[in-house]
Amino acid sequence: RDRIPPENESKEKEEKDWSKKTRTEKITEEHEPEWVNNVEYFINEELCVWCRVSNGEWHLGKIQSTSGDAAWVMLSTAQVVKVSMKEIFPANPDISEGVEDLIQLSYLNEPSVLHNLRVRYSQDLIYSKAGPVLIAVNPFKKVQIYGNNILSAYQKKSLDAPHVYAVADAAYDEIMREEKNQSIIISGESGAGKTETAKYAMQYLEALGGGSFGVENEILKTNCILEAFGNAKTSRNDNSSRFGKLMEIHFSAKGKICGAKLETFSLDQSRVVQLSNGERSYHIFYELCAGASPILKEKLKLKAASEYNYLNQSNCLTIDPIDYAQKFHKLMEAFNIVQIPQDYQERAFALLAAVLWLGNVSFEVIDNENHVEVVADEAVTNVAMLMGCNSQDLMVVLSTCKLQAGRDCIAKRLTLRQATDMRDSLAKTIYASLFDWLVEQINTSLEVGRLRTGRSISILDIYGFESFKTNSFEQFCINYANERLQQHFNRHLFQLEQEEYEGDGIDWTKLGFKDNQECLDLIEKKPICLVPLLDEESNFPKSTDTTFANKLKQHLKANSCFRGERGRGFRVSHYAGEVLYDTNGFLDKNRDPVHVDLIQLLSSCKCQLLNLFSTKMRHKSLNPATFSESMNQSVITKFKGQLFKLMNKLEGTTPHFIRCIKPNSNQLPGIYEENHVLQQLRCCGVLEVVRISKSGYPTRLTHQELAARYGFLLLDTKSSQDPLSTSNAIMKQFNLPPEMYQVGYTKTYLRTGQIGVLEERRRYFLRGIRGLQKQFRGYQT
Ligand code: AD9
Ligand code: MG
Repeated sequence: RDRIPPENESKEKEEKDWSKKTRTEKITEEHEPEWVNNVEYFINEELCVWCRVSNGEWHLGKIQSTSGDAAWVMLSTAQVVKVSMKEIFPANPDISEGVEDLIQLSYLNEPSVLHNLRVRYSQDLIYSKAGPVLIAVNPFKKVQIYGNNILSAYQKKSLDAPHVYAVADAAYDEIMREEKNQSIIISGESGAGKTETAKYAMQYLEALGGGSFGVENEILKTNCILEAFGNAKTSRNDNSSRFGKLMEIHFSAKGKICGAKLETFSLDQSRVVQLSNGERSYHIFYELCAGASPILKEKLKLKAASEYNYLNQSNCLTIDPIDYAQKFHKLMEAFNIVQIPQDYQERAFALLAAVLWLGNVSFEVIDNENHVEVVADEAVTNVAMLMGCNSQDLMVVLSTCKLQAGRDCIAKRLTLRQATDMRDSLAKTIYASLFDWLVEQINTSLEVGRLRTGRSISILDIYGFESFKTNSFEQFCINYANERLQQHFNRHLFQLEQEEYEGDGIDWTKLGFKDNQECLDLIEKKPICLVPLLDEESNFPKSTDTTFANKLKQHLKANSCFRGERGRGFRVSHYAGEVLYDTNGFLDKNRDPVHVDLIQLLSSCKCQLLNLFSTKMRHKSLNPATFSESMNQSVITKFKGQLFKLMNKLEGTTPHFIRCIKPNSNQLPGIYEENHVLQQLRCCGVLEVVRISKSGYPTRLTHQELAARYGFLLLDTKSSQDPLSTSNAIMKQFNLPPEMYQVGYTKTYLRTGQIGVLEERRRYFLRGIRGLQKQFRGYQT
């Protein structure tokens, strides 16, 4: 009779029992227990609740009566609405309105968190804490919370309100105290404010660590170059970073900046040649066209931006109210600061002009098989002049390809599509190589002192999660990177924290959190997962986007994060939501070969930069012996390798997380769209973090640390034979309530605010001792 029911039997029983549960029991499963037991109290005391009305919005109201699972709530407009109890949550008392740290909220439900952030946002308090995480809500306007005065207030610790300065300050303090590398990991969707936040963090560190090596002034200036060449207007952000960036700032033993290192990730190259309507190419093109001096314009044969096909295809040439000519002059200043010689600056501008003119190169179909010839017009002449090559050679490379037939090499004419691809590939290659070269120049200039580990702060600003109507290979890479970063976040804030509690033997009930391992397995867990399947199909000559989609459906259907769609589509359930990908172009973009003929052309050019690029390309992707593409790594494999390296680096640091939130999708100040914000809070696990921090022990001290600070005040020295009992004795003598701390094998864990109580009591005991000492001295004299 006492047998244990099999698992499915007990599940069935559980489901049946659900109907028998009391209302309170049912609500407990959806709500925080302290509220469920308080419903009657809320009614009697006429306390406020949040209820979701029919249009999905949250309103404040007071429960009038309940019946079964429903309640009648009077809203502030005096209207009474019937709402399911599941849609009702307790509101926090007025005293907690707009608290700095969400941990301070008595009720931690979604409407309360949303409300708290909104109250703060409406007062321009854009920063809040969620336990250890900083939340930054983009103000989309200038707010008076930056600059020297505020900065020095944080430096002197006379201000401690949540701020990106406070995060940078904490990271700096830790490297100086513990000599452990730190990282500031900034995430959030496109336009949420990551890049701006990163700049403020750099500004703070520059101010703190300036003064010795001179390099500190350069770090912020590099942003000007990077944004000109790596940022563009997209539908979501007028200044969207189309690359990821890690800036590693190194400090000397005295806390002065002694150098920095910049690493960038996967610049979106396709933007150079192809734009969606209303979006733009990289800012630098428009800045160059608007800001170049008449002499430079003449040298580069430059015209207005509207004359270039690569720029005018999207009907969007300007962004108000930005003065791009002025930006161009700032850029030249920045070039000088990072010591790019004048002649190389001009070479770089010439290559930009070459890219623009390449977009104007056109083809003429010469037979009924769609084969083409290059039209010999000013576009092709200008490209050849700017690249420093023979225009005939250029025309041959753009319209033919060499084929090996036995010992002979024959030229085959390209079709219109192939020739256009070749032209675009040349433009993308030149631009991407130029970007990489600039990063190298910046690094040479920033590496002043010897960069040592142990005292660095890395600031990561990487593209946020993306989900559009149609999502392609680029979105896949971006979302894959975000998936990895989310795991890093989870590991640090949930897993490692809870593992530490368990490992140290303290009494702790494990809390669940949204793990994203299954999605990562889908993408990268060998042998059968997305990345190798993509590579396999990319290597297969007869494959198409449809055969690739079918292959995914065939092999991945067992993973719950994958869903095949009809045709070429597939869906992935990312931690931040489900994304529908279209495999169209996946294989080509993954192969992305730079044609051997193009590399040869670059090496034959008079331009030294192009020679340099071609040498690099040969070293990087080609087997020099055979000149074949056999050693060419696919784009996704390279990306994965970079991502692993990044994660490895981050694992060796103490992370500080900043979650940027975009309050509305129109980039407007003062508008706080609840659902948009909620979606982002849910995605990045902010609510779970608060829950854990609230029920956990944010402060921890080793027994040795605790003894060093408080042990000498122990009255009963017998009880302090070993470190653990010393800690117990301290807690007892300092009279901390047992629910406010736990003593583990190696550390003592304190709840929020308890370290302050300990410090206060320490002062009290010290005052007592000093008083006694005075009396004693009095006796002696
Ligand atoms: V993307 O993933 O690169 O597309 P980000 O980097 O998250 O994106 P960005 O920092 O570029 O967003 O911010 C977008 C815009 O919001 C900026 O151009 C500013 O106009 C605005 N912004 C962001 N943060 C602040 C701020 N702290 N103060 C004022 C801000 N404006
Ligand atoms: Mg950005």
